[in-house]
Amino acid sequence: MEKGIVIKTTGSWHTVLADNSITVPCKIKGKIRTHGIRSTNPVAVGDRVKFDRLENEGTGIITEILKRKNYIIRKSSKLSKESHVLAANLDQAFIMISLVSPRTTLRFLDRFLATSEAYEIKAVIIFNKTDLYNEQVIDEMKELREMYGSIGYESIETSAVQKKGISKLQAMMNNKINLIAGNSGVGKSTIINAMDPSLNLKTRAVSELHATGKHTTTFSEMFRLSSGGFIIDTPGIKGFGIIDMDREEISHFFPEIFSASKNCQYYNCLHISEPGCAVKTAVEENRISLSRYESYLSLYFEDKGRYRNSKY
Ligand SMILES: Nc1nc2c(ncn2[C@@H]2O[C@H](COP(=O)(O)OP(=O)(O)O)[C@@H](O)[C@H]2O)c(=O)[nH]1
Ligand SMILES: [Mg+2]
Ligand SMILES: [Zn+2]
Repeated sequence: MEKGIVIKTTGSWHTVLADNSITVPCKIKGKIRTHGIRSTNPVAVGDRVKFDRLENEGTGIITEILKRKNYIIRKSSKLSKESHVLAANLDQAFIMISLVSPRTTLRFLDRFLATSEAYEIKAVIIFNKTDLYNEQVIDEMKELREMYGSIGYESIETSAVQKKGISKLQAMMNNKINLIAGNSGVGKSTIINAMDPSLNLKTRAVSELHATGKHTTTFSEMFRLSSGGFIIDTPGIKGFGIIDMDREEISHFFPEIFSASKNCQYYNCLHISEPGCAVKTAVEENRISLSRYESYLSLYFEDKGRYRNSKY
């Protein structure tokens, strides 16, 4: 028996990086403990597993999946109860955004941050393509970094083109399993290549994105960085952008809103139009950013339409 970590899954084959640093293609033993999770895939990247090696074939059989620290899922379909586990045992999640070409909306960023909160995974914001920012955009970035910093979110500035922030990012990712997410074209693959050129990931010009159709990857893959640590480049934000939250619960995933809500008049205040709402007061007094509050509202009202329509 050996131990290892799953770094790639494609159908019934799973690539396991053994503790002795050798990769072994493995299949799964018929019956395996999945710790009660109903998912279409029993094994995901990031899973720590026990496996037996089949000496003659250079392959192996996974016999056990060790208990997961956490995992992120995507519902297989809207109605289905089954989910697809995208990745397991994440230490932190990086959301890469850019303020230009293409500009990431704050709604998108906040949705990701709220999802990280729901999963209880530490989130870090990467401002990429800073080489393209003019003075005005740089000022905006500073304000955003300050605002998100005051909520508790760490952020970092990078430019894959100027190789800015690369060593800092490497240091942050060292010894950890890191997820990187963000809109297509924001520069995820380019920055991974900058951190470790031997990975040689495919990158695409922003202008090509529409022509070629968005995501070709359906399986998550995890890469080992030569500087240390692992990185999972997710196919778009799908799966990390949406989690099944109860609408009453959404405000819990906006830390500053949650914290202000303790002073709302009603314990079950939803911060929409209730009297004595401390959150709305904080927004009016600029102690909570209007943009964050609007992101909260947008998730709240979207949720109303998307889930549990029968109730409302
Ligand atoms: N100017 C500039 N362009 C970048 C930077 N990072 C990536 N790009 C470009 O943005 C495009 C999309 O990059 P890619 O890594 O494929 O984005 P992904 O879809 O997030 O993986 C490519 O044309 C890259 O050359 C950067 O820091 N500055
Ligand atoms: Mg990419
Ligand atoms: Zn309130």
